[in-house]
Amino acid sequence: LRPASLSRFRGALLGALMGDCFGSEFEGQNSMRAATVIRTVRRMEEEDRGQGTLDFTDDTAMARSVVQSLLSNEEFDEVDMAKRFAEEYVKDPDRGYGMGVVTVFKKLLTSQSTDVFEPAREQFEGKGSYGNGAAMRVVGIPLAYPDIKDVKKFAKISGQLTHAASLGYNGAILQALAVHYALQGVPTNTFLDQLISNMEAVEGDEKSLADAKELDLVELPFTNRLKKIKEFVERGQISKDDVISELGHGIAALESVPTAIYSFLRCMTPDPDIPEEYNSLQRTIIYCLSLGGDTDTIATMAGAIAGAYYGEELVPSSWKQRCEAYEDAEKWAEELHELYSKRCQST
Ligand code: R7I
Ligand code: MG
Ligand code: MG
Ligand code: MG
Repeated sequence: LRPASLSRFRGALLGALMGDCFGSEFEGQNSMRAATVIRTVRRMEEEDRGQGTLDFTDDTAMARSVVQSLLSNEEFDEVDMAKRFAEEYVKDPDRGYGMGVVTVFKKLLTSQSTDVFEPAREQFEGKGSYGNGAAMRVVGIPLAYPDIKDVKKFAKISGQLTHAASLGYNGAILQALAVHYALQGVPTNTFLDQLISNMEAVEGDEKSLADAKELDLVELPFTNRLKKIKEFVERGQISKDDVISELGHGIAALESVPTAIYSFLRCMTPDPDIPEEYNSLQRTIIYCLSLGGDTDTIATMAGAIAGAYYGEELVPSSWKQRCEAYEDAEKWAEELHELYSKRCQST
């Protein structure tokens, strides 16, 4: 295996951070014209607002716990990761966490059980959460593990600490795979084909099939949306309304992970609504904000993928420096790159 460049690692973590910090200003709104988004973004990027003035939300808070757990243990450790999620929540409970997941943290903190997956399994009357919380925070996994088998395995287990429904953790697997391939610089058409063939296998297992049926969804729901994305990319000129109605912009993983992937692919080429002074990474984030809905989460996921693909060169300092704790992202990207490179040598 050939290690991906450090620039891509920094791009991935900074892209994710910027997506969250810029995106949270728009969370829950309706879709809007890019020009309207840009007016607000211009204000947000102004120098005189000072460094780190845009706070990150739960998306980044949890992503930071994943990264810190991976770095301090050098291996995946579910007990340590669960502890970090819960302790981070206690330290700063007002980051905008999902309504359900807070119960998991509280149980993790008080439970006598040694099974750290138990609280997640008890969510939503035993069905587990299908929210996008497992996917929004997963970026550290593909930055720590070069082997795709590990990417899938640890995306799933890290997800299951809070999201026991297959639609929740399969969303995390898909997002992790997207970052994995972006890090390798895989070209557009191959990128989608790889995601489709991987997700066909992932969603073909018994539990995923049963969960999709129970929720009255099509068989292989993520795979299905990836095929829709392929059609959209080939067709071009897709309206925001069509993106929202076919792919979604909501809080469920199925309504947001495919949308993030589509936004990345769509924004590889210029958009007549977004001025050319914004590069492809910025365009990706601006486009996600213009979709409305769960903007911080969709932008953080698309930002991670696009940042991994384009690298740090497309991260403008005027955007980066507005974000809370951006220096941590830079430092941890270096440490993850070292860990990843070490693993490349040993395989
Ligand atoms: O998935 P999660 O961590 O939430 C992440 C979202 C992101 O947008 C963040 O930016 C933050 O705003 O929250 O948290 P959960 O509480 O597990 O899931 C989120 C929401 O999805 C829940 O509060 C429910 O509204 C919904 N949901 C479900 N509803 C019914 N039945 C998730 N699973 C179910 C379910 O099985
Ligand atoms: Mg601040
Ligand atoms: Mg959030
Ligand atoms: Mg969100």
